Amino acid sequence: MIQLYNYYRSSASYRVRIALHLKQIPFEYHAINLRDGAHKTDTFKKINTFQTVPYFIDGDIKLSQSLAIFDYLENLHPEPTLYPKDPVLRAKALEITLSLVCDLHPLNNLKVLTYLREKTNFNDEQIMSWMHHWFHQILAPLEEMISKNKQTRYALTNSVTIVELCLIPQLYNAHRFGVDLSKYPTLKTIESTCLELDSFQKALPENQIDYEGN
Ligand SMILES: N[C@@H](CCC(=O)N[C@@H](CS)C(=O)NCC(=O)O)C(=O)O
Repeated sequence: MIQLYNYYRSSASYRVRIALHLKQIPFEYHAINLRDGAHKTDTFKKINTFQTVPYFIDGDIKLSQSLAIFDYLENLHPEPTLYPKDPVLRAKALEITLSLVCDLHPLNNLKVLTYLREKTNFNDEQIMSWMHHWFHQILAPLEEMISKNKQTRYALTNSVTIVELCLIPQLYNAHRFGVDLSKYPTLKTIESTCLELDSFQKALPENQIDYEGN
């Protein structure tokens, strides 16, 4: 069985849980408590040298990046697909996904916030304001881009794609950190539509065995 090292409120872990539930692939949940630094131990370093979650093991294949995990799962279990079939929409899905995964997520990641707290003289309020700034830098253009052409149930099509797998966990972080989402009605509608689905419900932080509150 697939082994997934993850943490209930890690947004990258949350993405992978949604993909697994969507494709109805069973997995064993190994909780790594990031708040307590369980990922920084020698024991975990021996499992994943990057010391991050999610960490995915399926027999001999071991993966430390959520997008690589999606790719692997998609090839082995093509239905339901995580990607639009149309090549233009597929490229758009990747564009949006990469803006969330590469451009936004690193700027609200624990290690970056810890670095700011420990190595700069930013206080908590300044750190929050810094982080909110980066959320808006990405969410505002995404709202504009997606709302412009949206005639579909989800961001690009009538099925969930990698866009929603990455967007909903980033919106979870935005709520957690008190980002004002009132200017993003389209993104919020996509969020509530996704949260009606069983796969998203099963993947929610509060429905994980290691849930300890926000
Ligand atoms: N790009 C990676 C991100 C992995 C990542 O940074 N995970 C975070 C949790 S969401 C982590 O393990 N952080 C540990 C830390 O910040 O010290 C992916 O998409 O899987």
